[in-house]
Amino acid sequence: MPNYRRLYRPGGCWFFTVNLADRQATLLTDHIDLLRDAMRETNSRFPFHIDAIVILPDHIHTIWTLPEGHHDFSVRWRRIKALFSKRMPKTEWIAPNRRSRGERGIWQRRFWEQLIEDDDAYDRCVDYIYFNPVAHGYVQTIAEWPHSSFHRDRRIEEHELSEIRQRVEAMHDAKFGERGEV
Ligand code: NI
Repeated sequence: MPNYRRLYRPGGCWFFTVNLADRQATLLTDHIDLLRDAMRETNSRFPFHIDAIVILPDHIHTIWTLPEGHHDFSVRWRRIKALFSKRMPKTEWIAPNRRSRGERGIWQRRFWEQLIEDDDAYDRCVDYIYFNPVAHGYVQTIAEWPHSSFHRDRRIEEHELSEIRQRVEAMHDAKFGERGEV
């Protein structure tokens, strides 16, 4: 097993899935620098540590460790979404109820969050994140997807890559906030 878990801090680690409203959209990878800027700017005001992240064209999966006593992840996501949206041209469809409030229609309003309860759950979430571009069919191997913290993760050895696939494929009923999950 890769040694992901030395980063796990009980009560402080969260898994998130954040989707764009339009599942056909590719804004996140098309404008990855703007997304990075939005996260960096948010982080400077409301700190969070990104343990792992993958950016897909229309959604994000990530694990954050939040500072002790500062677990308001909603304020952070709200800010990231707002900063990113502000810099996008207004071409998206906006639902009337959102439009009347001056909101944009780029992101899904809600996001999926899950407190990571133990070391094993932490490992599963990291595996899931790294394997996700393959699971969605964008690439054949984990290393081919550029927008993943996999590339800076020194916890993983080359020979462990096939084990990640096996472990993720064995997570039959696990839910990670993907569209269409029931
Ligand atoms: Ni996904």
